Amino acid sequence: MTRHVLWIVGACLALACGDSFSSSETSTGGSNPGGTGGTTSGTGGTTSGTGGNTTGGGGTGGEGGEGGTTVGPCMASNSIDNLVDDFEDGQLSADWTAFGPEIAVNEVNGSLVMNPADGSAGVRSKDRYNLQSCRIYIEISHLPAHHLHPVEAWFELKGDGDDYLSIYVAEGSLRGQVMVDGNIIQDANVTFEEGDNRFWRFREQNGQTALQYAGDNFQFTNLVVVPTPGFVADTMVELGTHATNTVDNAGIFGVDGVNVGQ
Ligand SMILES: [Ca+2]
Repeated sequence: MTRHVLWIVGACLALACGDSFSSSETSTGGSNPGGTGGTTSGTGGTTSGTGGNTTGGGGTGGEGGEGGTTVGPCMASNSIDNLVDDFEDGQLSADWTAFGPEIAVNEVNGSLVMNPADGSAGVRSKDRYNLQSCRIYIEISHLPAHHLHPVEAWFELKGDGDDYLSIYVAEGSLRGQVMVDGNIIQDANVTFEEGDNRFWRFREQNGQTALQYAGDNFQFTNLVVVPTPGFVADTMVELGTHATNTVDNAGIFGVDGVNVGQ
C-alpha cells in the first residue's frame, strides 16, 4: 500500500504541473454550479479563460463570461460530473453498473478493482454522455497479466450495437481500435511499456478523437486518431477485463480514478 500512496502523490504532482488542463479543477467547477456562488465564480473565471483560447476569434468568449457558471462545451453539455470518480469510498457509485461475477468488482483502498478470474468483469456507466470537446481519462494502478492469452483489460466508449472506441491491452501489447457501423475503421498495436501506461485518455476536439496513453508525467502520446464517430455525442463509458479460468494468476485491472474535463 505504500506504493499506492506514492502513486497518488505522484499523480497530483503530475496533474498540477504537467498539463494546462487540470482535471481536478475542472471537475470541481462542474460540481459546484448549483452550490456556493463564490467558489463557483472563481473556478468559472479560470475555465472560461481556457474556453476563449480554444474557440479563438468567435463571439463565444462573451458567452462564457455571460454564463458565469458555464464551463465550456464539455461540462455544460450534460451531468458529466457523474463520470468523475476517485473510487475512494469503498462502494461502487450508482452511476456505474457492474458486470461479471458479483465478487469480481470492488472498490479497494481507493481503487476500482476488477478481477477477471472467472470471465469478464467491469463497470459501465449507467447513463450516456456527450463527450464532444471532452477529455476523459483513467488512472491505472494495476493491469492484469495481459501477456497471457486471453487476458485483456480495456477502457471503452460504447455506442449502439458493436460500435466502440477502445484502448486496451492484450498479448503483451497496447492497442487502440475503433468500430463504427460494425466496421473496424482504425486499429493500432504497440509494444506495451509499463512506464507508458499510467493513464489512458480519449480526447475529442474539433471533430477528431484521439486515443492516447501516458506515463507518470501525464504527457500523452496518440495511439489512434479518427474522425469523431457520431456516437461520441451519446456514449457509455466502460472499464473491463477478461480472462478465462484456464489462466492462473491473471491478476487484476485496478483503476485509481476516472476524470473528465475539456
Ligand atoms: Ca465509490
